Amino acid sequence: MISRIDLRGDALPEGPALRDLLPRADFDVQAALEKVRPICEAVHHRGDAALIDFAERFDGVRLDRVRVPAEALARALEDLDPAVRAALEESVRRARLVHREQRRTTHTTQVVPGGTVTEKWIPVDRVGLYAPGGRSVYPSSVVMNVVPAQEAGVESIALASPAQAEFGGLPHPTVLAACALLGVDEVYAAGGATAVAMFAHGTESCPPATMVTGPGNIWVAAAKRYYTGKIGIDAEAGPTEIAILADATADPVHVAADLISQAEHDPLAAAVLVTDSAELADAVERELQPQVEATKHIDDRIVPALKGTQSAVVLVDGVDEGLRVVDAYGAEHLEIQTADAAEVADRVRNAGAIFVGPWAPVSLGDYAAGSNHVLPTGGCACHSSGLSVQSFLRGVHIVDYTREALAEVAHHVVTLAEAEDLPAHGAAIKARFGWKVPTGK
Ligand code: HSO
Ligand code: ZN
Repeated sequence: MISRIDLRGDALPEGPALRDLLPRADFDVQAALEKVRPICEAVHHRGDAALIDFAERFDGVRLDRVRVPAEALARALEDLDPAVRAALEESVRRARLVHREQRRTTHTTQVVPGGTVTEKWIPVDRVGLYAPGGRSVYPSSVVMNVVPAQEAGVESIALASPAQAEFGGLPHPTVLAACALLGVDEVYAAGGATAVAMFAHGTESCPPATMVTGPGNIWVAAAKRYYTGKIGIDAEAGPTEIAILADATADPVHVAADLISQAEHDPLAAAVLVTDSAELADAVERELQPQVEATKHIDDRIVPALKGTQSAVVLVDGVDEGLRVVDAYGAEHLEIQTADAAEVADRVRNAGAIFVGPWAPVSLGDYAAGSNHVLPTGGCACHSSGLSVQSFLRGVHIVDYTREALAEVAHHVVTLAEAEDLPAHGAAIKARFGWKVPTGK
């Protein structure tokens, strides 16, 4: 069901060489880029008409409009199963608790008397959020995108999710209900690259956005790459990943369940167990079969994900070596199921989110821990963070100096300008002091 990589015995290689030994999904965004280019161009030139044609081609339904009418949003919320509503409300409440504390406050540094630099955090004006709706529908991703954008103070928030043929071309009703619950009334039936293109260019019914965030498939990632520079993006999300660092104290039933939980997303999803216990590895492998058989998305997703080259059980000599392996891997989600899990977790450097001990499975974080589930994949956790309030803010420096404060540093500025052979930079200082640079104190 899952392959083994035995790294015991020899010393582990360093850095990239270690990373090369570890499995990773083949997710070639560059190749997809060529395929999304004509889609993006069509949306650019033909606007809503192109979105309607693409929905027919990719989602199998002819839309009469791309924007979801207000009544459909209200109806979706009215019809929502009360248990799902309660769960979504709790998910929102917890996410707000965490994300509210991420807000940045304006800070002024007095550099010298009369010379200050203030860092002010300004939200982007308008964001387009994406909630996937292909293999699964993700109302939880509506929560994870909307809450940080709202807490950042973004004024204009629009959301797109694919048209569903069985719901008359509207996005999935639970996605619509989640939008209504969060007070997002601008929702579009658009999927994949077409949604990103709609937000990037704007169409007759959708004003352009400054930024697009949210998870998605390879077409969403490719479209984000296509527009990088034109609009802001969060990250090019790839297939989901779970890595578990476990020792002999871990419960194999939990470990197997958690590996399967993320394999459930996608045949390219990665499930990686790193352990120093061969007994645990054997027990987890024995557990996988019956647990997989007892669940739902077996042949289309879970089995190919676990059997795929992106998933493995990695055997190491001790938890310290295990830490080196998980750091080299930089998983989107990392569970620590060892003795003293909090201490081990504290030593991790590279992971999108870390789940500590037996009672913090990734599924909790997917829905209701309060943490965000839009996280860096494909090793990007080595340099990037997950979605947060910060993702929607720009820190702007406001420089305010008096005549005296400028005079004090003028000679240094002129000296550096001359050292860079940029005399006009120096002249901009000199002009203010009758062309005679104050010599400083
Ligand atoms: N594990 C996914 C998020 C998700 N899971 C949504 C269930 N629904 C990527 O972090
Ligand atoms: Zn998940």
